Order: sequence, then C-alpha cells, then structure tokens
Amino acid sequence: MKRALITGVTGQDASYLAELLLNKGYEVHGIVRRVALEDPVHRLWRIRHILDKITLHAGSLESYASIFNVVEKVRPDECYHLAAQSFVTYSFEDAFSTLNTNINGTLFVLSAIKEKVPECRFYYAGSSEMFGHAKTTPQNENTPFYPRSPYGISKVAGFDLTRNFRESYNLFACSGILFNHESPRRGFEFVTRKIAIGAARIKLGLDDELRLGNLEAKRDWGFAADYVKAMYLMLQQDDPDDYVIATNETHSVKEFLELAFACADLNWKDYVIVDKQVYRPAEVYLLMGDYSKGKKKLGWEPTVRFEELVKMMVDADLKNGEMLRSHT
Ligand code: F7E
Repeated sequence: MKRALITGVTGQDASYLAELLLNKGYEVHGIVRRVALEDPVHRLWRIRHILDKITLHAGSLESYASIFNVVEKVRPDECYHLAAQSFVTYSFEDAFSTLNTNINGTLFVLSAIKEKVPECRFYYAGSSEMFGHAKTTPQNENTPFYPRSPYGISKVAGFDLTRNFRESYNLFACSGILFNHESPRRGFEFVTRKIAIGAARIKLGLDDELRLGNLEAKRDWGFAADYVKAMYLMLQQDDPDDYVIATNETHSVKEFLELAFACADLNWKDYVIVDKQVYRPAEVYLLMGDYSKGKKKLGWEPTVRFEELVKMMVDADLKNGEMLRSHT
C-alpha cells in the first residue's frame, strides 16, 4: 500500500486529493496545525467525512523540527505540499509572514524529504500568480514569471527551490503551475466563493448588498477536483517535470458575477457595490493558461467549464441555508 503525506490537509485541494488517493488505495496522512486539531468543527469541515480514514499529524510550516518528525514517522512514497498562506490580498498586509511560511515551509519539507526519504516523490503547489503581469497570453511553462504580490513572489521562490532540489539532489520533485481552481469547498475570502455566498444570502433575504473590488480582472477558473487529478498524475510519470494546469479560457470577475446572480434569479447591478478599499496595491489583470503540455504528457483535461462551475457553486450555497445564516 502506497503512503501519501499531504501538507495543508484542511484545505480545498487537499480534501479532494485525499478522496482521490483513498479511492486509489493509498494510506493517507496529513499535516495540520495544532490549532486546527483543537477546533475541528471550524477547521476540519472539508475533511470531516473522511476523518476516520486518514491520519492527522500536528505540525507547522514554521518549524523544521515538526515537519522533519512527521516525515520521519510517516516515510511517505509521495508528498503533496499544498500548505501555504494562499490569500493574495493578505500577502500585501503581512508580507513577512507570507514569505516566511511559504518559502521556509517549502524548504523545510524538501529538506526533510532529502534527509529522510530521498526516494519520495514530491509535488509543489505552484500558482498562476507567478506569471502575474505576464507579457504574453496564454501562459505556458516557458512564459517568464513576473509576480505582482508577496504571495506570487513566495510561490516563485518555492518553484525555484523545487527545481533546485530536483537538479541538485536528484529528487523526484514536480511543480504544478495551477491557475485558479474553485469549488463549493473554496475558502470564503476568494472572489468566486464570496460571490456565490453573496448571491445566496441576498436570495434568502440575509443581505441586501455585496461589496467587491476590481470587477475587470480576468482569470482562468477551473474545478478543483479536476486539478488534483493532475497533481496525482505528475507523480506517476517516469520523470519529474513542471506543468501548467488550466482551462485555456479567461473570464472577468464581472462575468462570474453576472452568471452567479442570474443562477439565483437576481440582477447583480441591484446589489453590488464596487469598493476601492478592496482593490489590491498591484493587480494581476489577465491570466489564461495553456495546458497543452499536461494534456499531451499526462493525458489531463478539465471536465468542468466556466458556466458549469459557477452554477455548481451557487446551487451548493443556495442549498446550504443553515451555514449561510451563521456566516457573517
Ligand atoms: O481574486 C478580484 C481580485 O482572491 C481573483 C488563490 O487561490 O488563485 C487565487 O488567487 C480576482 C483578483 O484569487 C474581490 O482583485 C474583486 O483580481 O479569488 P481571488 P487570486 O488572487 O486570483 C491563485 C491561482 C492562487 O494561487 C491563490 O492562492 O478577483 N476581486 N473583488 C476580488 N478578490 C477577492 N478575493 N475579493 C473581492 O471582493
């Protein structure tokens, strides 16, 4: 039985990945912060349904010792490093902790693997935010990086560390450059979920407005459950490599908004307030990924497109009245 270790196991991607690996017969282990273990109702909701099938270990990306101990104990065959401070807006507010957690955390995981289980296959969660202010569209594996936030900068550093460990120590280390990927399990602070919940709350009479930032930004949005399949596939190849995972479509925040509100039979113009306070100090205006390498080498393709994704998210939140009533 293969053993997988997932960092950031309480997150959206990890919840889908853990399900996928369990279905494939893996023994699944996850690293969580102790605070999450102490507050399972709020922090473990995405993995509640599989808690009896996976093993959780307390650890922190801020402590090499804690990561080292878990890696030594679990001795994984595959490690999926998904943990990070992943909210771009917050990375402007606290660049120090974002850089510290994301860069050192990645270095700690890579170093522990190199020391204890050098044969372990390693996946790094890269991001389209590394392309940032890209000079060409669509972006592929050869597009130069131009990050526009501390988060993007931290992800470029993690990408470089991953490649460097592959080249220096022969680790089977891969990076997925994943474009935005969403689902009904998306965190509440990201724009897609904020819109889906906003539309549902307005529909249920719980709110009468929704404050958003830049509606003109364009993103390549896919479905998270599709994207974790690509992570898994990267670690099953003969050789380690880096891949762009995307849908090759781009849509503005405004398009998402229009469609989401229409799914709730609402007109967004009646409720949305554009608030300059929500704008970022430096914006990424346009992202669209060319996933042809992933398609050719991994046989990967997205199965859920934009319209279906928006509808899936709004429908899920409309059905979730109880959670919405407690969400402020
Ligand atoms: O913003 C605009 C905002 O926070 C998308 C993370 O998973 O994907 C995600 O990063 C766009 C931006 O995601 C609001 O200015 C307008 O242009 O949903 P987001 P993100 O920054 O693209 C990448 C691939 C990652 O790796 C990240 O970890 O929407 N926007 N109004 C807003 N964004 C937010 N959050 N809230 C608003 O009210």
